[in-house]
Amino acid sequence: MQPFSTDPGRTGRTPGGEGPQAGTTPGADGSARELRLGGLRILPGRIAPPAQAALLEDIREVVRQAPLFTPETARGRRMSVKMTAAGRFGWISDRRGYRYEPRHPAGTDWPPIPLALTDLWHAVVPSAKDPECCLVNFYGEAARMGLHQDRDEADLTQPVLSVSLGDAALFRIGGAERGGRTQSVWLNSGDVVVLEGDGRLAYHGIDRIRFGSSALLEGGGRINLTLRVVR
Ligand code: MD3
Ligand code: FE
Repeated sequence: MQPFSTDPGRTGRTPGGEGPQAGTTPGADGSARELRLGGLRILPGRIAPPAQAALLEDIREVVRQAPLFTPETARGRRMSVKMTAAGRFGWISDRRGYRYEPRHPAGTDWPPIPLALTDLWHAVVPSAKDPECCLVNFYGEAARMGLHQDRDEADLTQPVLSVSLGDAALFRIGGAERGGRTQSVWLNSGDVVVLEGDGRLAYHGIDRIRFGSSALLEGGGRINLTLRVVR
């Protein structure tokens, strides 16, 4: 079966027309299996369409047990992304600030991380500790995520692994300092991003969603899953 996003016209260039992405690693058959963007590894189409559909069902079960909620910043602004989580810890933001918590805001335990995701983790980052959180971000048509660093985890030598499902998203990544040069890439359904080493402290965000670009989610939207070691 033809995997998603091996077409370099879709993932292989920046929207600014700056030309092909540096560091494209062709596979044995000449297709792009791995893109390097600064300290990031992008594995385009790492999850084939049937496995994406199965994973979506797993996430629906997570959401049944731990409903999506709209995080609020400490200043009382609602985030445009809806969230939930699976695993021992979930990430919460409310008027008291942001942190990892062992329970959903409703007071229940987070459901277990789906097996397909822990399997993926062990296949892609075999030397890492076991993941303790699978953060689920849901993006509707107008949702975005501003540039930020992920540094609430205790051990920043552990990788983060991201899985994109549904509509394409314009992902932006810079360096470890705010205000530096950034690069952008479209993330498509089935793409996996590995954040490790230098990339782990990079500023990053989602500028916009190409709403309705994927048929995976009926009604459109995008789900991003991030697997993390928290403690
Ligand atoms: C780079 N999520 O949940 S995933 C987040 O698509 C987050 O929902 C975005 O940023 C999303 O924190 C981007 C790619 C990603 C995830 C974690 C990172 C990039 C990262 C951690 C460090 C550096
Ligand atoms: Fe992040």
